[in-house]
Amino acid sequence: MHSFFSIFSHIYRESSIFTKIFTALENPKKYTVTAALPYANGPLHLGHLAGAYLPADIYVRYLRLNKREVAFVCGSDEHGAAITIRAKKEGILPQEIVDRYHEINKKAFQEIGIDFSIYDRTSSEEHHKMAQEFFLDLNKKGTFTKETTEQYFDEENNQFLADRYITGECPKCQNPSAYGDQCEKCGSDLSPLDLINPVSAISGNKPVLKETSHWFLPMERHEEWLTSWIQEGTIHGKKLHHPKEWKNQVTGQVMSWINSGLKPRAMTRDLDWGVKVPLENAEGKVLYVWLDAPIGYISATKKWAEKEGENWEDYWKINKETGEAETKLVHFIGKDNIVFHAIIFPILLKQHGEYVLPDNVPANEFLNLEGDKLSTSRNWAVWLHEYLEEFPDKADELRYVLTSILPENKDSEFTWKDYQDRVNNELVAIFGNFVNRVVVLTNKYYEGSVPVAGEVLESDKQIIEEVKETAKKIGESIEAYRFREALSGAMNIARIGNKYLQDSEPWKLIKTDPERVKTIMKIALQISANLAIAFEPFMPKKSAVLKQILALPEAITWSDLGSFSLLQESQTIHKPELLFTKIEDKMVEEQLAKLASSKANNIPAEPIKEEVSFEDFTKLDIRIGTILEAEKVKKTKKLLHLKVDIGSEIRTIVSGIAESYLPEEVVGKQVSVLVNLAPRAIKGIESQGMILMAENAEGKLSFVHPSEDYIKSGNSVS
Ligand code: B3M
Ligand code: ZN
Repeated sequence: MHSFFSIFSHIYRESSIFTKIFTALENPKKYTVTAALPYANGPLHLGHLAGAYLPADIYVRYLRLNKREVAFVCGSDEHGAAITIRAKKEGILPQEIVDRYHEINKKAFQEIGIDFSIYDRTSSEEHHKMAQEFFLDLNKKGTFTKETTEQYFDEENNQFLADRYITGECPKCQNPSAYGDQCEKCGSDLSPLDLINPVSAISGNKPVLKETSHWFLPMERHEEWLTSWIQEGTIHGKKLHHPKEWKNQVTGQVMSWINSGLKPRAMTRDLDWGVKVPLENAEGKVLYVWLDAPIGYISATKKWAEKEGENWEDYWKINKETGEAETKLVHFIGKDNIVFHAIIFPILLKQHGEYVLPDNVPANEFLNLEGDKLSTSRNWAVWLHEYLEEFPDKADELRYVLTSILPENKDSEFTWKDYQDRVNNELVAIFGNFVNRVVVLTNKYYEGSVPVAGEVLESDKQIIEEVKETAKKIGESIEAYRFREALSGAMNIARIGNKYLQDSEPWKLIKTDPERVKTIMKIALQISANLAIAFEPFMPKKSAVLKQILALPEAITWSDLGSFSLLQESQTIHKPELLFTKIEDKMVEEQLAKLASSKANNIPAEPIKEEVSFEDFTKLDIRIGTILEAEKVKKTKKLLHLKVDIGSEIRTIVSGIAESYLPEEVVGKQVSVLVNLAPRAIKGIESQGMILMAENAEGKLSFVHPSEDYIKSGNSVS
């Protein structure tokens, strides 16, 4: 029986369909879905996939299954300092770097099944042209101010240093290797002038300050409308989106920026790699990468539309006659890109005047790997192209596991053990097992022909109802950007099916009541067909295999989900084929070993310290000593109290090596000692020198020994 409330909400929903005004807000004609353009300076890893591309692809596949018109655009971000710095390091041209990674990443996206309408690139001529036109248009409208400021300059390389070209100590968290635009440790947004002890990332030199002029975006002028747009979803009273549909962390981050006061931000840079500033007296200046990259979404759409015979403006611009947005613009990104997509790009779009604003920016948090932050520089990652090379037939397994753990509202973690558990206990044991039983039994009992059902019992009806209810919610979850919830709904259909077979045991009943078995098998077949639809956005390849096994028509769509007449009586299905295979312990062990070796080989690249003169260096008196006695300093973890023979005398030294060496291990060892360091009291003991140590990535220490035994205590090191 229906409760009063459910009847009421049913009527309410039905009638609201008729009272709706057809604006993009409720019923868009088109969808423009973007996924952050990855920098073409390195390969993609699982963090990228879980941050933006996988959720975007699931959303788009769902829309396409619903026959909606979608432009799903992405491409390589080929400008910015990360690329030129990498090129300089490898001694090749930036173009060679972007050519290499554009191809690697494009291929990896294809193989993992991210089905972009177009995967473009920002080094293309068309993109440069569109970005320049956009800039000129805004400049004409007075969007920018031109200002002369002092910026760091590398005299050796004759180059200004912005953003990533400069490193130094973060003033907020003291991270010694913060960048000129951001500290990756504490997440603070920085400007180069904030850094303590700035160093040029190109030469390692201390930079000097020099005057230069740039075009700035005075973001503070836009605080008022941004606030109402973010908080109410309205601009000048016009409703543009439902702020409740936005994730709290996105709205929260944007509001915290606005509340701490927006500031002017330079939109151009002194560089020779990027989109040239198309104005006079702008020699050697390019557009800021964060101005040109989002315009890449538009130039990619244009290129795609021209090929498809569509009008790109339908996917970006407000309808001139009605003044309404007819497309729903959604930006899928990781949380480090929120300000660019929810503040800066919307300012630019609104200033232009003809463009729609994003309906949503469903940013994800970060994915961690085996207890540590993913990091390209430390090689702490599972690289997508490597995974696909090693496991070419396991793309969908990875999609499944990552979707189950998407960092939708908080950071989450990928581990190989969890990957194995989810594949074995869910895909193999539930989904695969259910489908396989259904197909095997249908072939065995009926030679693959869908049986004619007899009486449908109350218990069958309940199962059918459960599947229908579960199926309905999957789409609702996807539209609300809750992909984990949607996936678990799809898996629940498999669970319902599995339990149905488990409870009704057709393999036993076949001897006593073959007519009843026909009904059970027919229902189980329909559930299998539903699984092929429900899993299509998440595991497109597996879904295609299942459709093929069940001989389902190609034309099947999302609106067929929940139907129990997907397979017709007497139609035949094909022979069984295993959808999933078990992940063996060996695979997990090998992957963990691979990660362990990358950890051991990768010492975080510490910036090189400030240059010293030879005279300064010779002030250090370093000599070989031999440790004579050692004991732990009481009530400390790290300290050993040592007596060291330095040839001319015996010194007392307190050394922080107790976590790497036991006292008895060090006696008799030759070590390098800085003997003219001013004495210092440590835990009440006067330490008269310092033992030099090497340190690995995990903080484990090692003595620095002479390698030949003719070196004796007191010999000097220089
Ligand atoms: N390439 C930043 C990133 O990969 C940048 C995104 C551009 S989206 C327009 O994190
Ligand atoms: Zn910091």
